[in-house]
Amino acid sequence: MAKTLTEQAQQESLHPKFIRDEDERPKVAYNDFSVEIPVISLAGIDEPGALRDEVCRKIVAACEDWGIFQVIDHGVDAKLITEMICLARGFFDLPPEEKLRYDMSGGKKGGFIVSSHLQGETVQDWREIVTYFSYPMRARDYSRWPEKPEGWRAVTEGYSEQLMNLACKLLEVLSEAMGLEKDALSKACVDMDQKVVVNFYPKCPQPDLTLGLKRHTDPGTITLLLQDQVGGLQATRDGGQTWITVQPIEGAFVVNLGDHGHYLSNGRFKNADHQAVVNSNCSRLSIATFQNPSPDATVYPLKIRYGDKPILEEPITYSEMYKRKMGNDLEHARLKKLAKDHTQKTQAELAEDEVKNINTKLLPVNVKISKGMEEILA
Ligand SMILES: O=C(O)CCC(=O)C(=O)O
Ligand SMILES: [Fe+2]
Repeated sequence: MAKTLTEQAQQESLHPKFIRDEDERPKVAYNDFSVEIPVISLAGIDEPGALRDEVCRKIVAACEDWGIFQVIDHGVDAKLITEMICLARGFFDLPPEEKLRYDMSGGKKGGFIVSSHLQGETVQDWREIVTYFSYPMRARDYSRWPEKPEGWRAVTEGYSEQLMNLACKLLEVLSEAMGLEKDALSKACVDMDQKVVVNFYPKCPQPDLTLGLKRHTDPGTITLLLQDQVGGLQATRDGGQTWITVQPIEGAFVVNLGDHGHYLSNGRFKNADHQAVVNSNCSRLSIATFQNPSPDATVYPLKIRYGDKPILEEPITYSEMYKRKMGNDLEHARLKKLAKDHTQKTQAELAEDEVKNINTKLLPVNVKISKGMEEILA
């Protein structure tokens, strides 16, 4: 039995555990690129004036519309970006034993995992990841940061710092647009967390039957994604009926808001619904930097526009929000499976109805999530 997915990429057919139901399979090719997602130059964002106002207007419009956009001229050092991609690729090229030295399937915080080693998911994603927790600084556990390839630690530290700055800058723009102090969204995160997840999607024998990463919204405040030139990131804004593939742009970051950002803005800013598809030609790499609130930060709208209702019934902590989200996702998968398994039409319909209900609200369900999963399914 192959220990990593990279080893399974050579096989001719897909193991059944990766095969998705038809309604979840890719609808658009990994390289059928769309230009619908705005590409915004951040040049001028640091100087007050008409140019800055224009940049901010574009960012706000993109957050109200899709909740996802790309940024260029963002000020993150180009050399650092190249090194980061190069080292990340280097990590996945290491022999399985070397990667598995950092195996986090036992619930360790940070390291390497093959998605198919996760418990609790009914169908597995076609991806491997290496992840590290970079902020707050006091939570850094360097024993979980890979020692190879050489230079990993210095480069990833520099990358984390520059991405934290970029994320805070974007949150300032959104705070101002909400009519709040510049630091309102960052402050609502209390002691902002940062987690970097490097996704590696090996080439796949039957990409039409599976997903690299299933459809989801990110739970946190804002995510910055660096992707290589292969393509595979897709977004939907009609609940998964139609999808677009985001055009890769060298050196750009794809920015998307997560559930926390969505709740704080009382739904004004969208939490982009997205997924990653894979292909049979080549492997793909993406590096997601998640900016999240502290676990005990309060989740509740910071501003409710006149005439609007709050989208949350009451303030909850971020860890509670996350638990409910995970519980809902698992419950959703369970009910879907139930609907599929039932041969009696009426029963299947009942369960499908329940699926629809669950999709529309955040239920306080109590489903046990295995430790390893909790750390990864961000
Ligand atoms: O690899 C991608 O394009 C998407 C990654 C992603 O959505 C995530 O890591 O949450
Ligand atoms: Fe994501």
